[in-house]
Amino acid sequence: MSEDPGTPPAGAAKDWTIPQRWESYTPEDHATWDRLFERQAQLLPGRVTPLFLQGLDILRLSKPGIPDFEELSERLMKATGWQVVAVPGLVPDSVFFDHLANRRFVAGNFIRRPDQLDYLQEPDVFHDVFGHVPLLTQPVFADYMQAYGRGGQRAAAAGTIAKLARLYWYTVEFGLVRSGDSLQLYGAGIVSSYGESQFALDDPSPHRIRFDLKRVMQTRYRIDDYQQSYFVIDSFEDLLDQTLNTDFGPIYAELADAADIETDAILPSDHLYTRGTQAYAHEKRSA
Ligand code: HBI
Ligand code: FE
Repeated sequence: MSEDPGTPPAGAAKDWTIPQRWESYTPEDHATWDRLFERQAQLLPGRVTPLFLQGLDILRLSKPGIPDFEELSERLMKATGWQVVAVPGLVPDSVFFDHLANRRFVAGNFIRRPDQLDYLQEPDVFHDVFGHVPLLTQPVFADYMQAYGRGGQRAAAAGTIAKLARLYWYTVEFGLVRSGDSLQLYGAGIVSSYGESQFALDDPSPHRIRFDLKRVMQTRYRIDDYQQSYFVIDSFEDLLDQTLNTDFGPIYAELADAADIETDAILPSDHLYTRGTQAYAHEKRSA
């Protein structure tokens, strides 16, 4: 799985970064950002971790229009020493890990078309910036992301990226965090999606399971629809503790021959917050 990073596309630097070219966004592009921002800003208070809302404030993301990465990086640098750099789209794993390990978050510089407000496959500037960057203003989460980048470099060498990628998926992209007796959103794939911001918290369909590192590393995930299971961390401190202070080497060795866990499975060892009905996934399948 450890791969040759390949050649960056024409116009990109060796590390796959490109100029954001903020001045080339059209009024329609900015209007798309504003519509997406307004929808999520209405929906998220009370659902998302307050640390995310704090991040929006620190970064002044409520200012209309697609953010200028230079301005954004200046504020983010002051908060946690991270920067945002533009890339054309998905970059190879090794390139991605190298940026994170150096506290650079890569963001797609393009924005979805107006007819794609609710769904697109490639991460665009709204997903990357609105979804991911606010929590990077929070020191513990900022350190977790850097640790993930460093872990990625080790996993690439060990041929275990697939296991590590599941950790990213079920935390950074689709994670939930416990707050007293209730659950809150923090995963970027959820908070940047109008539909999933509701589904992940309110729908009776998905399982909501207490986060466990090995369990997550064995669990498959869906890239084509809402998740069938979400994993709930106790706190960001706890997540950092379970990852930064853990040597993944022995875990990879232990899991090397373990069977994958299906997206909707429940194990006897799971601590369940919600046992989902899976009605949504079943309806979709028979449709
Ligand atoms: N590239 N631009 C971009 N954004 C990502 O989130 C990303 C990537 N390349 C690889 C990758 N994510 C993941 O597959 C790794 O976490 C394994
Ligand atoms: Fe993402």
